[in-house]
Amino acid sequence: MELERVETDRQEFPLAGRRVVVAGLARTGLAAVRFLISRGAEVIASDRRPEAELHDAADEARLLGAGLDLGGHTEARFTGADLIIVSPGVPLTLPAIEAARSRGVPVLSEVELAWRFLRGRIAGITGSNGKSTTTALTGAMLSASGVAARTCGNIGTPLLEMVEQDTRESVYAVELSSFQLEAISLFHPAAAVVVNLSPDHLDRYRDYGAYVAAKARIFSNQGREDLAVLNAADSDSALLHSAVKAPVKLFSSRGPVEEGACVRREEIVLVAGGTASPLIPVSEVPIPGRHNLENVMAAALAALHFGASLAAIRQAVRSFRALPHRLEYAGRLAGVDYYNDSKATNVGATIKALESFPGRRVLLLLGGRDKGGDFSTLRPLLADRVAMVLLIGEAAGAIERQIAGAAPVARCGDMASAVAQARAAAREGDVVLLAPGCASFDQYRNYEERGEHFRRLSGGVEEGR
Ligand code: UMA
Ligand code: ADP
Repeated sequence: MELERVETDRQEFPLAGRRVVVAGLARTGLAAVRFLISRGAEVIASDRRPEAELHDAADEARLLGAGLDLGGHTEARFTGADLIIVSPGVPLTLPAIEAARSRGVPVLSEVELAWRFLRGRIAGITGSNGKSTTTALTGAMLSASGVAARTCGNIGTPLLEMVEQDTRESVYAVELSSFQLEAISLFHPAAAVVVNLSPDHLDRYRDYGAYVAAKARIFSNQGREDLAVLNAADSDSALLHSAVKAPVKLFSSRGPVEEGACVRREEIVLVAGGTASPLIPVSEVPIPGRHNLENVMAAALAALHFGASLAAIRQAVRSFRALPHRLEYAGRLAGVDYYNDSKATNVGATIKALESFPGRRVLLLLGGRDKGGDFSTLRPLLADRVAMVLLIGEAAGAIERQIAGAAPVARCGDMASAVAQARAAAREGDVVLLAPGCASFDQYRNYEERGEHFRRLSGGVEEGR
């Protein structure tokens, strides 16, 4: 039986005595070191950063019994390994990894390693934007239905950390980045969701096609008993249809679908066998914007695949709160609303953020570290609703060239100056929006730190709204 075959594959992955290099020693790498050592592997943790910059991670790996290869990646360590577990932030084009691969050393991502040891099932969620929100929604819908569900993956907790508590009944809502999907082989989500596709991470991929191909891998091990969930209203998602083998359910915030979920007369409806049944009125979805309706529909279709109930889905949606840094309300000062969308790290997310404030005058904070985004696609929205663009960070010059003339632009350098200039220029009823369309790493440790800084500068969250 098909299921038996898969189960056997998943159990037969001996690690005892195998020489394993873990590339990257941050969250994922440490989880991998802990797991591999507990299974008897001989582990070397390799990181380009020197020990002084790794602090506790290097100490912990050493205490666990791992060898260390720090301050760079020693090729001989990689080519001499039996297996390499690669962290998402480490590109497969790293010379040491390419050398090892060319000698036949398997290179797997942490989610693949975890898959070999899990008995529970997986709702895999990827896309360019909305992954975390959809993953959190899926987990909440399943938990509300009484399913033993956990939320993990790119959202923050490595899938490997689920193995210890795993049961046959477990369901994992796993956020998957293109980086994690690049290095899977047998990883098999029973439901695979792609929320949408738009250019991202072009600083790492050869071109957009290579990024799309990485995303398409989510479907590669699915079969007829599984489910693929795709966005019918997103034109680039059509690029994925040829990769899908499982039955498909579609969702759309714009038009009807034959099988799946859509928005009809301000209500989300489920469509099965041509018959529509109500799920929840749009007015009861507490997270703002059409894009969040897409996230709710995608999550509901995935959750239903694992037996979630309609009543529990409704309850989970009604009580769901926006994740921090995703169009998060950050406060009101002098009649001006401040929104923190620091997680808008690509242009597609900036577009959705701007679309969420129809009829409002927006002062938009843009910039950071460029990931190769095409900022000229913002021009119509800038012309329509943006009173001023406040540029910060490394990408300011490139962005200014691409949006010149679409809206007034101020070069601000950093966040403090941008918020101060926005405050001076804003009028009552305006929105000051941080939706930077860039990574944060030029000026911050991560998008969370950037969002927290914006929040502090804009007066903090006001209660009771
Ligand atoms: N490193 C090397 N060599 C290199 C590059 C990096 O040794 O050539 C080292 C760094 O020095 C650092 C380590 O690798 O010590 C970092 O590894 P990592 O970036 O994979 O970081 P983790 O802490 O393991 O976090 C990863 C995900 N990070 C990335 O994909 C960049 C986290 O997603 C995820 O939450 C975590 O695994 C748990 O699964 C973050 C992210 O930004 C939130 N993801 C991207 C996104 O959402 O757009 C994909
Ligand atoms: P991801 O995990 O894919 O980065 P998040 O849920 O963290 O997704 O949201 C990232 C950014 O994208 C935020 O700015 C958020 O407002 C925006 N966003 C959320 N859902 C969608 C969607 N379905 N389509 C486009 N943008 C979205």
